[in-house]
Amino acid sequence: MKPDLFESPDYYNLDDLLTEEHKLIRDAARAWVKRDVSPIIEEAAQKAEFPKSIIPGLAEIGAFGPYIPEEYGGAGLDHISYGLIMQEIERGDSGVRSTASVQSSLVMYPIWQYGSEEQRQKYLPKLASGEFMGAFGLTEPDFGSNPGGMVTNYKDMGDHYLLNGAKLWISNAPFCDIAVVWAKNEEGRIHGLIVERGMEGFTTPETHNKWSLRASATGELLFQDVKVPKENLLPNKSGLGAPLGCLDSARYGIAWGVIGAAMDCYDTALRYAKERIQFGKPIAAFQLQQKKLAEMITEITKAQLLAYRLGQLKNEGKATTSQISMAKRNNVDMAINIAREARQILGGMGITGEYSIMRHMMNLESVITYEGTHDIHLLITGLDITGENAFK
Ligand code: TGC
Ligand code: FAD
Repeated sequence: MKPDLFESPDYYNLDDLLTEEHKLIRDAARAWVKRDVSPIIEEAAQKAEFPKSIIPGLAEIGAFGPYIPEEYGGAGLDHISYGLIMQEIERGDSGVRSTASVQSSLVMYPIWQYGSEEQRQKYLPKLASGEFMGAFGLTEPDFGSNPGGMVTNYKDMGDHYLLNGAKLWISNAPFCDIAVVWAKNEEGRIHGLIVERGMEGFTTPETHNKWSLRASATGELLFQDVKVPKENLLPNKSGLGAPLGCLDSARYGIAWGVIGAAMDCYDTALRYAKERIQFGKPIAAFQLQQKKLAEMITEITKAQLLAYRLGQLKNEGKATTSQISMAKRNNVDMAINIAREARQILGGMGITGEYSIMRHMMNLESVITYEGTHDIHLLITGLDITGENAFK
């Protein structure tokens, strides 16, 4: 792969809106990605391996629980810092950002928000340091967009719960130490349970042959009469709203993260267009290529503004689920379109692993599907503005 020459576009001087702390955090994450992710990520993706060697680095830049309070090992940062960290990581690779999103928003967040004090003390510091890696089990083979229909269930056996069922498409599953698993009790009410590797009847087979997110490990969570200690139930929230609350946080991170992937594609295409000579001049001099590049920077700038404003709302505790859906949907769509256009600017070189664009493009096919598909987020906005529920 070519050396990482990334220069971040900032067409509307958005840096002026950031605090010194934001910039320090962002720059540290950017430097780490250049040093420790860019040199290895293409090979990891080609081999379809999650590069476990980067886990300590992710912890060091604060990517595991950026907004979790310091007393639990988190970085105690605001939501704009969280977004900036996700942006920089996804600039490197969406699969690496996935690992951080799951750990922070889908494992640490529910333990912090819905867990007991004992659970917080037991798990959060180890998750923040990367000593423990987590997975989040919501999706099932027959229930993806409609998680409320899940059939994974547990029974109260007096001194423990007995868990049965299967979760599919689970990021980090093959190597996770713990999983936050959503299952129905005998009354059909959804609760979260912390399942630990080593519990009898709990297995995590890997899903192979993915053409997308190849540097992220995806798998199943299978439960066959797993005895889960009663103290592993998350006591403070139940119902579908509990996992959906975690998704709000992860979708917010994605709205920022994909800006990173888009910036990397734009920056690569711009540099290539200035250097590549055809018909005696740089292809950047042709109007058709300028149109592509000008539209890219326009869309990136709009997405940056959307994410920044959403970050302000999140910091004030005012961001709604539908505002988050709009940003996730818009920004992923923006990034995938930029990846496709940028790849064309590189001509044949665009399909090789010499450049990051094709990898970003394939990764974004997962990002536009997970955490709520493009269609589902449109229907969330539709419901919000019309009051009519298209899901029922
Ligand atoms: P609905 O009847 O609308 O809601 C059920 C209950 O939940 C409440 N609620 C929320 N609460 C908190 N936060 C939210 N965002 C909430 N949205 C809804 C709601 O008020 C209600 O509460 P109550 O008290 O009345 O019961 O539910 P529905 O069954 O109609 O479904 C709505 C729908 C389709 C929007 C929802 O299920 C959905 O978002 N589906 C998409 C599924 C999804 O996003 N799955 C993601 C799996 S995890 C993943 O992909 C990780 S990838 C990570 C990575 O690698 O980066
Ligand atoms: P379906 O729900 O079967 O959807 C198929 C198509 O139907 C989609 O186009 C969808 O938009 C459309 N559709 C569905 N319902 C409607 C409707 N009401 N109206 C209009 N169109 C509709 N899940 C986890 O729990 N944890 C994870 O860590 C995790 N990681 C993932 C990692 C990867 C790489 C991938 C690909 C997925 C991951 N997922 C995870 C699962 C992901 O959240 C689901 O794939 C996603 O929610 C969609 O579910 P589905 O694949 O079953 O598609």
